[in-house]
Parts: sequence; C-alpha cells; structure tokens
Amino acid sequence: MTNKMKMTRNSTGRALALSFRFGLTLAALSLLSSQPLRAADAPAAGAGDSVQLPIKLPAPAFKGTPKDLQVGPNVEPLSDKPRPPMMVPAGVKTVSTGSKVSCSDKNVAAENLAKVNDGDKEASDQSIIFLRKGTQWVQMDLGSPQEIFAVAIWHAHNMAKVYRDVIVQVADDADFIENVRTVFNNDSDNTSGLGVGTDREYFESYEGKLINAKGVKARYIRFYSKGSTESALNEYTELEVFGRPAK
Ligand SMILES: [Ca+2]
Ligand SMILES: [Ca+2]
Repeated sequence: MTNKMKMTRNSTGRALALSFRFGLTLAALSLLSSQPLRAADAPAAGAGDSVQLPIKLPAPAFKGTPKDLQVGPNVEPLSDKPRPPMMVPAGVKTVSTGSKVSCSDKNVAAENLAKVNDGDKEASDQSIIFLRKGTQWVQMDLGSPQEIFAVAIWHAHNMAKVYRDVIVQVADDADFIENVRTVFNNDSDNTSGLGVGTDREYFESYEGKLINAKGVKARYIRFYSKGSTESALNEYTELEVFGRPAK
C-alpha cells in the first residue's frame, strides 16, 4: 500500500462511524424512491438519425486476466475484441466535462475530484483518485436536465480487477430524493443497500464500462462503488456522460 493510501485511511477513520449511519439513512431513502429504468422509458429514436457514440479511449495498460483472480460467476469475461460501437441519436456528445462534482468522501480535495471529468482516462497513477473504503459515490451536476444516452466509467484500468457494487443512479435533485432512477446496478447481494442489482460485474479495461442510459432525463447523476478485487479503496479515473439538453 502506498503512503498516500495510508494517509487517506488514517485521516478518515474517525469520521467513518458517523458517516456510515448517515449513509444508511440516505440508502433507505433512496430505496424507497428508486425505480429501475425500464426499456419502455427509452424514446423511440428514428432509424435515420443514429450515429456511433463519439467516445475517445485511452491507451490499454494490460492484456489478459490473471488466472488466480477469484471473481465468481457473475463476471463478464474480458473480451479480446474491441467493443462494438453504440448507436445514439446524432448530436449526442459529452455533457459531463466541467460539470460540478461532489463525492461521499469529504477528505478528497476539490482539485483531485476534478480529475474525474478532466478528459484524462489514462491508467497512470497521477490520473487516478482514491475514495475511502466502503460504499462511496461520486456525483455530477450536469447544470440542467439532460437526455442521457450513455455513461462510461473508468475506475482504474492499471491492472485486471473487478469493482464491487457498481451502481449508477440519476435524480432530479442533488440529494437524490426526487425521481431517483437506477441506470445500472451489479450489487447482486445488495451489500450497498440500494436494491438487488441484476447487471453483471466486469473487468476494468481501457475501454471503460459503457452503459446504455436509454435517453433517461435527469440533471444529477451518481456513481457508486464498494472497492475492488484489488483493494477496499475506491478508485476513479474518469466518468463520462453522453447526452443532449432535455426538451
Ligand atoms: Ca480523469
Ligand atoms: Ca455486493
């Protein structure tokens, strides 16, 4: 473990108990108000106006997966082929660059937090920020309601690892009480308390995790995680939201 990680853990220890209780209350509230995103919510896009999602990928940092990694049956195997393009309506672009970012770990400095939407998706150490252990989240305020078609997550692709309890929710308010909808949830045993997720776990890779958000309309988006197969800490490199202003 690096010195930086040790310092983060020591300085956050005392606040943890209090925050945990607060977190449980929030989780309970979210559980009451959250509805899974249904395919029926997706707008019917005209066949003629679809284009490939304009997603820029960083350089790959590793190849293959270690044989001794214990990941369980719910993990998608890592493909050795490039991901097929996602089709979205013409005009959909990155709407998260420069968005106001907040997170559940108050010890993360604002200048570090700004790294999650600075466009740098590389696997190098200085591109990754750390949030303390446990279920943590990073949230973006997109400034105004957006029609969100895709979401991409790079926790850390410096080695093959699987992140736990990856959950993406959107809401109409910053406190995630109003009109909370779940876009992705692979917490199959509900250890993060936001409901049982039916999405699969996956290996981190340079391609990031690309999620079809089906045109869901929201101003606020929150990304949860609960450590990985490598560490109890939560790493974030880049979070990208693709959309267009909601009408
Ligand atoms: Ca970044
Ligand atoms: Ca879990």
